[in-house]
Amino acid sequence: MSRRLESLSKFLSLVLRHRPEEIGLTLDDHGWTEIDYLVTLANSRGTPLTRDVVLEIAATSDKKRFAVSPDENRIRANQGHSIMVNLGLTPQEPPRELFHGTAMRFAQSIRDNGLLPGSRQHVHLSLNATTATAVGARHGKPLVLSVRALDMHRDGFEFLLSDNAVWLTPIVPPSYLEFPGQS
Ligand code: HQG
Repeated sequence: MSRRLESLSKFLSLVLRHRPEEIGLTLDDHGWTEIDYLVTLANSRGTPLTRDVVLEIAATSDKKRFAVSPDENRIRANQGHSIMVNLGLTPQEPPRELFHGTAMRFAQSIRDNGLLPGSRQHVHLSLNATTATAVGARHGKPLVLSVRALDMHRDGFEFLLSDNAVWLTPIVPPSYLEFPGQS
């Protein structure tokens, strides 16, 4: 993806996950908005965007961050929201183990408090350690934690699987976490 598209993709993440009001946009309860409406508002606030560019970003996003409706009229972010949206995902049984990528500097706080969603709606978990390493590296020296997801699920914690294969859960208490080097 070109630099220009990457920067516009970040803009889409901002308005579809965190701050739609920045351009006067509204999302429905499930996080969807009309592409033409988004394009008009973005242009009126100084971000040059076209319908074709929006569709191109959605189609080529490395993490499939955005979903487009079958009629190509609407778009939403697949996960990562800080604003309250109901993604309408059905709770699912997770695999035995999932991974969370974080930074070394958060280790002690996570040992003490578990994984908390912070400003987002969910804690984000990856299917494999490689993806988790990349997620953690966004914050500093990466640290990959293993999460006993199936045990959590058996103990009543809800797991959702986003349309772009990110596992979402409200919190992870410290007792379900394994740090590297821990047997
Ligand atoms: C950390 C990206 C201290 C947590 C990724 C993380 C993901 C704690 C940071 C998605 C903590 C929050 C989400 C505690 C958690 N004490 N730190 N008790 N509990 N943390 O960005 O998971 O590229 O909100 O470990 O791929 O890094 O944007 O969450 O380091 O799927 O599409 O607090 O964003 O996707 O950071 O990333 P974030 P995340 P996109």
